[in-house]
This record gives sequence, C-alpha cells and structure tokens, in this order.
Amino acid sequence: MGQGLPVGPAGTISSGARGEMVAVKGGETFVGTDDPVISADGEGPARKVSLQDFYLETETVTVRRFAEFVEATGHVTESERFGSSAVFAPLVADPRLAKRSVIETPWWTRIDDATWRQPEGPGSSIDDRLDHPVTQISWNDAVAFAQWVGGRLPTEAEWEHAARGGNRRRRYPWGEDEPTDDAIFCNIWQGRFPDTNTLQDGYFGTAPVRSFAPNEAGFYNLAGNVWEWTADPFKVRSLSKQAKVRNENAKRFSDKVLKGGSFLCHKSYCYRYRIAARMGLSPDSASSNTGFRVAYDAMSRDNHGL
Ligand SMILES: [Cu+2]
Repeated sequence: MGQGLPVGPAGTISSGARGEMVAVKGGETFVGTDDPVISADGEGPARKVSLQDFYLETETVTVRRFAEFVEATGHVTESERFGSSAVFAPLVADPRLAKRSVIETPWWTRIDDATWRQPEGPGSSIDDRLDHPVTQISWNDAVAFAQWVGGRLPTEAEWEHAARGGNRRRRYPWGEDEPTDDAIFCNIWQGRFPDTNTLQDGYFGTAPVRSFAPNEAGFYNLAGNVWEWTADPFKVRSLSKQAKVRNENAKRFSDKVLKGGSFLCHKSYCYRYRIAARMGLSPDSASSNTGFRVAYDAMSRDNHGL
C-alpha cells in the first residue's frame, strides 16, 4: 500500500481502502461567483486560482466505510467524546429527548448521545443506512479518516472545480436548471420548511451516496444530501463591518468551510445547494447533516502501489 500509513492505537500499522475516485485536471480556474445570492456568506467575488491535478472521491464517505475505520483504528469521534450533538428536530428519534435548541434556530436541537452510530440520537440506527453518508462527523474526525486512507480533505477551490466539471461558470453540478419541488436533481427539501416535506425526492433525511445522477465528471450528490467539510478556514472576503465581525468569530473558533448544502436546504430559506454557496463551522462541530468526501494529491496516488 501507499506511503504515510497511519499507526493504529495498538501500534499496528493500518490503512483503509480508498473509495472510487475521479482524476481532476487542475490549471487556471476560479472559486466563488461574481453573482452572489448570499453575499454575507462570502460567495463572491469570483477569485482566480491555479490548481494542481488531484483526485476526488465520487461519493461522500459512507457509514460502512467509517465503521471500518473505527473498527481498524479505535477512533472515537468528537460527538462521542462530548456526549451530545446537533440533530434536526423533526428527525430526533425520541422527541422526549429534544430539550435544548442550538445554532440559534428552533429546528435544531442538541441531543445526548447523538453520534455517527445513532445520528438522530438514542432510538435511531445506522443499520439500514450503511450506504448513506456518515454524519455526526466533525472536521477533526473527517481529517483522521482521510489520513487513514492516505488522502486529505479537498480545498474549497478543488471542490468547486470538481463540481463545475472544470472552470465553466455554472450554478449547479448539473448545469443551470433550478431544482423545484417537482424537478428533482438532488436531495434537498420539498415543501414548506420546516413543517412539511413532501418527500418528492424520496428522502426526509439522508439519501444513499449514489442516489441521483452524477455530474458529467462522475461526482454524486455534491449538491444537497449532506454538507461536506473542506480543508479551508472560513473567511468572508469583504470589507464590510458585518464581514469583519464574522471573520473575527470564524478565526476565534477556527471555523472551516463546508460546501454543497444538505437535505434541509430549500430556496425559500437556505439557498445553499449552489456550487458557490458555503458555510462555516468550528472543526469540533458535528450534526446530522454534515459529512465529507476525500481528495488525494495526484502525486501520492500515482506513487500508490508502485
Ligand atoms: Cu441549507
């Protein structure tokens, strides 16, 4: 196997299997948009960047793979250590447990023992969701997994470049077509949030990582399903007072950028399943709608197995 193998807790060398991946050609490209919808998030302006070639996994990491990682390394996630995590209130397995709301929104609640093994708290299970994205994973947990497979988290620019299938300007991984409650391209909310989800896409919570058509490059569910952690610190590029405050907070908490939106997004209140959309969260945060996918340097993959 490749280089840089992590050492397991018992001193044994272990290395996880890589997922299916696509080679992405780097070069001159851009990140962000000159046509921001949620400017306060720092979607704009578009900035030129130059990328090395890289590889990105076609899917977000599944519950099954994460279970293999935990089995092999004994990794204990941060939500397991904290003893609680954030769950979308209507999905809490046992409503009697939903007592404290978090993240300044009434539809989030902090649930004791909500972990990747029971993402909606006690009473929920992953047994029938092994091919769904693993959730309740902090940035630190995601980095640990990525190292185990000899990879890393993608940068925001890499993620956007892969989502656009190159340096084309497009709003969504599939092009410009706007998802509606009837035209379904990804796992987001349909209906009136947060009271009614018509389930037109077939899912209330997460969907299997391979549901819906991939983009032309072969990537599944970049938009919707779960937010995806990236390697980058969160920063809004603006001189506004609001941005300054936000950046100070982001710096204080070492917030990282997440991309892609989740099964909770809807144009009416959280229009963040667009490629240029973003969110910042502290690296020890986890929730029932955040996951990640793994990237690799082209170099390290080429050396792999030689
Ligand atoms: Cu959203």
